[in-house]
Amino acid sequence: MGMLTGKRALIVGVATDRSIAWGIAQALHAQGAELAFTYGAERLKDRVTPLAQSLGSTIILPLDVTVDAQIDAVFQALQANWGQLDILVHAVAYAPADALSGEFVAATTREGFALAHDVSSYSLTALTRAAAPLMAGRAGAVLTLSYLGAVRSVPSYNVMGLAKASLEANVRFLAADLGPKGIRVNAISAGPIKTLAAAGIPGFRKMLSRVAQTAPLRRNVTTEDVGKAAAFLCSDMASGVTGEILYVDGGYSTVGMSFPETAGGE
Ligand code: 0WE
Repeated sequence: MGMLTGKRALIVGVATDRSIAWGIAQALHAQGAELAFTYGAERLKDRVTPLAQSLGSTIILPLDVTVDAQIDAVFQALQANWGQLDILVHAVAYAPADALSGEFVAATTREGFALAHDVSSYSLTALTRAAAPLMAGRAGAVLTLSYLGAVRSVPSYNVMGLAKASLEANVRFLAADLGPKGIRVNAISAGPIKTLAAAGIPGFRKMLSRVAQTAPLRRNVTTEDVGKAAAFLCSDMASGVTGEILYVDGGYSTVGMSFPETAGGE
C-alpha cells in the first residue's frame, strides 16, 4: 500500500513530460493517489490530456490562474466529481520573458512586477482558499514550488526572485491560517531543472553545469527527485511539517565554498 493510497490530488502546472508538476504527479500516483489535472492554455490541452490519462486520470480542466471564474469552475468540478480533496500541488510561475534577462533594475517594470506576483504568488492564495472547503476534516496538504532566487540574488532571475520571496511568505501565512483546520502548507525549493519554462532562458545550461560542479551531490536534481520529496510532504509521513521550505537541490544552497573536482586534487 502506497503512502498516498485513498488520497485525491489536484495538480496545477503540467505543461510537458519534463514539467516538475509531471514528476510530482508520477510520484503521487506511484504512492497510490488519485489525480486531477489542469492545463493553463488551450494549446496545452492536447499535451496534458494524454499524460493525465496515462496515470488513470479523467478529470482534466482548463485553468488560467489569473481568472477567478476559472478557479471557481475547477473547484466546483472537483466538488461534483469527488466531493473532497486531500492534496493541492501548485507548480505555476510566470514573468514576461524580457523581465528575465539583463539587469534587474533595467528589466523590471510595474506591469512585469504585477503579472509575476499575480501568477506566481497570489495564485497560491486564491487556489488554497478555493481548495480549503474541500479539504475540511481531511488532513489536507498544499504544496508549491520555489527557487533559491527567493532568498539570494541570481543573475537574470530578477523579478521572479521577488515573486518567489512573496510565495514563500505566502506559504507561512497560509500555514498559520489553515493549520487549525488541519491543512498543511509547504514549498519545495528545487534546484534548476531543464523544463519548458527554463528552455528559453539564456545561459541556463551554464547555470546547470555550475550547480552540478558546486553542489555536494555533484549533479543536478531531476523531476523524480522533486517528486519523491513532494510525495513525502503531501503524505502523513510529514504530518508535523507545515510552513516549511524544503530544499531539493543536491545541497547547493548549503555550500559556502566548493572546489570543482580536479584530476589530481588541489
Ligand atoms: O522559476 C523559474 C522559471 C519560471 C519562469 C520561466 C519563464 C520562461 C518563459 C517564469 N516566467 C517565464 N517567462 C517566460 O517567458 N525557475 C526557477 C527556472 C529559472 O528561470 C531562470 C533561472 C532559473 C533557475 C531565469 C533566469 C535565471 C535563472
